[in-house]
Amino acid sequence: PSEIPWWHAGVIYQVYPRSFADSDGDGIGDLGGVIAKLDHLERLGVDAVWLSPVYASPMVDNGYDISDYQDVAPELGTLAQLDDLLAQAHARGIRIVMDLVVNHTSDQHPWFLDARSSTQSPYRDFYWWRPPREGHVGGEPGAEPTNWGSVFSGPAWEWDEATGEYYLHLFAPEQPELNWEHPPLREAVYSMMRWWLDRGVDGFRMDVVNMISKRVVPGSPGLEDTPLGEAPEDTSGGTDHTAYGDPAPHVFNGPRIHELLAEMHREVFDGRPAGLVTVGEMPVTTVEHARLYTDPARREVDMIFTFEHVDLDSGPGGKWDVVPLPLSALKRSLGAWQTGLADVGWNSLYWSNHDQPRPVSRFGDDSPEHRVRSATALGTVLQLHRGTAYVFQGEELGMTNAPFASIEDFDDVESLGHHREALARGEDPEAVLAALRTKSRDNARTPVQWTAGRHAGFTTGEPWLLVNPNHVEINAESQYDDADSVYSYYRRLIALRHDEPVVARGDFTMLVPEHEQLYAFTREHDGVRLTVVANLSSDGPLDPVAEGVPVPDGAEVVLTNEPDSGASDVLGPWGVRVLRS
Ligand code: TEU
Repeated sequence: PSEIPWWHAGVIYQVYPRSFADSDGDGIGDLGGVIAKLDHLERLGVDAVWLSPVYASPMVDNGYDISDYQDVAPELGTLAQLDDLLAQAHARGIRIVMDLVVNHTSDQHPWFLDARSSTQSPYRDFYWWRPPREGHVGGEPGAEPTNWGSVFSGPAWEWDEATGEYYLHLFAPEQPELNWEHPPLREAVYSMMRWWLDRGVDGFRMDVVNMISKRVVPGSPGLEDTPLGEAPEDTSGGTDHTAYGDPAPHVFNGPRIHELLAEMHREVFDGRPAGLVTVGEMPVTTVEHARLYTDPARREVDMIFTFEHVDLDSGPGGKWDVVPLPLSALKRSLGAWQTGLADVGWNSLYWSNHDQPRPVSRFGDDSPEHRVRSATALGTVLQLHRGTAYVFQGEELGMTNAPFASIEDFDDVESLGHHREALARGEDPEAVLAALRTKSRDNARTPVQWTAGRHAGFTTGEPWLLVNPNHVEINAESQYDDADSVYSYYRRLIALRHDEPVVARGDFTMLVPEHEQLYAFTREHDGVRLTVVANLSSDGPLDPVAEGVPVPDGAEVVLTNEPDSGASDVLGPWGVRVLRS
């Protein structure tokens, strides 16, 4: 029925354009490269592309620091090319969802350049400015207005000598935080969003949008310290919770967040055609918050990205404090979100994006023996949960983390910031490098591997970031005509999502929740049951029935990565089977 939104059974493919495909030989991926690869996306069967930022930017955070929301960065292409991409994607039935980064701008945005020119600037209140802490001299350590740490290490306040105040940045100093308490700022953002919808984009992925409402308290400076050493709510970022206060309680899911999201929805989407989609990226968010954010009756956002399951292998010291991840913990988290949003709201389903390491290396087994099957098993388990499925570029190829030899191989401002701060704290350089190799965002940003040839066919120039040497074995060209490749399997998996209503509609029930090797669940709707069972381990074959997974009589195998597999056969390492009954 028409009232079921396309994104219920849909699959959204994330393109990080800088690393996707380079069409002009400058070593940087661009819009021309995206247009050139639309066949790859159409054959895969995806419904939409989430395009990471292509706006004008000094590229301190690879485009998440925007200096002009209504122009394209020259190294990524032109507005005309973006219009061409929209037209060509739409002609193929593929929607384009833009990345909206309005929690902060670049420090080179005209708003900020004007704001920092004078305390009397009409743009001053577009940002957060505060005098030095009482009794302190500006620019001296400890004079910051609050003790908050930045997600990218260091303090969250930058001293501006010229106007004698600090400005707030929860990410890099080049990413000043926007002040959403200020109505003219909100109007400017809504006007820009309407401009993009008028241009034909199909929605927005909203960068850290649950940070836009800060917890402001009466009195000066209106923003409060966090007691040092408090257990961090959000371990996804690099904030060092010993030297600085965790900003999470003051900046995530703040007091006006629902009011602001509802206002944005009203001002931007009311009266627009159906089919537009909004997904809020929301670190530090619970299921309870998500039920409010995604309840269609509240008209805030359609779905959110939670960080809960991608924080499970972060210890008390944050993401760089890598800890083991038992399968039961992963199932508990994903299962809780299925249960929590079963009666209201909607889930986003993802293993990876441009901020997370490659899933086959993180949750699977990227050894030559197990890589392909662990990639297809993980994809199946994820995409047959209830929610919109996301595929990050290269996931459909089974791409892996990359072998970064030294700190010189890394590019990411978050990783370099952590390396600098950790070594300044006297941490062991090799241990820091080991954590970077495991969790650095650069793992996801190595160029997509199109061929076994020079630079994996990504560029005819010199690539901006190292190309994984394993592109010789792992590349799109070698997978297109191989029925057993990850790409060919993902095509079947996405087709199943589209063709089997129970995937979008069915009730979810976790099976054998405490089992540390099997991930098994059912989906039921209208008398149809899918049973998904995967052996997510390298330890050897398992007999699901013997392990307590009920296999319905007469069940039909509708998808599997096991050769000639019967419904109740054992599952080899990383074997997965989907039964219909
Ligand atoms: O990321 C939000 C965010 O908090 C991430 O930085 C995450 O905590 C961390 O990367 C996990 O290691 C969004 C964008 O996806 C990210 O690329 C940007 O760097 C960040 O916001 C600032 O715009």
